[in-house]
Amino acid sequence: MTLSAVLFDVDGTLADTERDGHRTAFNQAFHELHLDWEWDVDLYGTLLQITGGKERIRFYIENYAPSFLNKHNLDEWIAQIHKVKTEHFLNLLKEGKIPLRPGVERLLGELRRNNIKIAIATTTTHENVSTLLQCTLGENALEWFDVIGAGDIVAKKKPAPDIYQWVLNQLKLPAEACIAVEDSENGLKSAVAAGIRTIITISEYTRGQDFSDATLILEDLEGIAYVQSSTAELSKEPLSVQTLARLMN
Ligand code: XBP
Ligand code: MG
Repeated sequence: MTLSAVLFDVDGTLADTERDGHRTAFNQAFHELHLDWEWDVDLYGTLLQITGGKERIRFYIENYAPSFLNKHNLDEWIAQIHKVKTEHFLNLLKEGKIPLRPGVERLLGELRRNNIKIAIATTTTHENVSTLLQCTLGENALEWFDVIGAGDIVAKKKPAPDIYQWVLNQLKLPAEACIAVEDSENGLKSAVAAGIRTIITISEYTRGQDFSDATLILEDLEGIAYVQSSTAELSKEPLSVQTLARLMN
């Protein structure tokens, strides 16, 4: 089948957003709200098993700060903390602190020139995605994307397949006509459960995770070091539209 669309994850895939982005913003929010919580780099790695910021805060309370479980209107309070966190994250993006990963802009350009649709399937909030894209690719960047599936638009976040299924529905494409690009085991599970072939670009926090269901594993989109491929003989150059087409066979 010919390749009709590439579906990109955002956090860890388009940009290294976690350690010095989301984590920093969570800590800034805790500080602003006078909570003595501090998510250090190691603890954040553990918390990343829970996708979604609000879900991650709840998991933290349940496991590390259970006295807050008695808080009145806990869900609303968590949503409030998350709102403050999002403001801090958006500021980091606007300050230019979070660049795209190597090869992302090049591949997006190639896909556009070859009339292959581009979509986003992410756990993070829509505002975070649109601001990241506009701050890194320019004011009109949202026009490059046919569908943006983000955040609470589906009930169950990754590793559930819901967000990928939602994006496929919007694109009106079968899973077999698409490729997903992800960086994490949770993301891979989500895309594969939706029936989509998936390329992994490993990120700092996801190195060592189980990527055995991936079609291709790369260090990043610019690197030629194919760590693993289920299809033989790939070209020894950065991931191109031609290589993507070969993965469809
Ligand atoms: C990304 C996430 C996100 C971010 C925080 O997972 O888990 O929750 O860490 O974003 P994936 P929000 O890359 O698999 O989509 O705080 O906006 O939820
Ligand atoms: Mg990710």
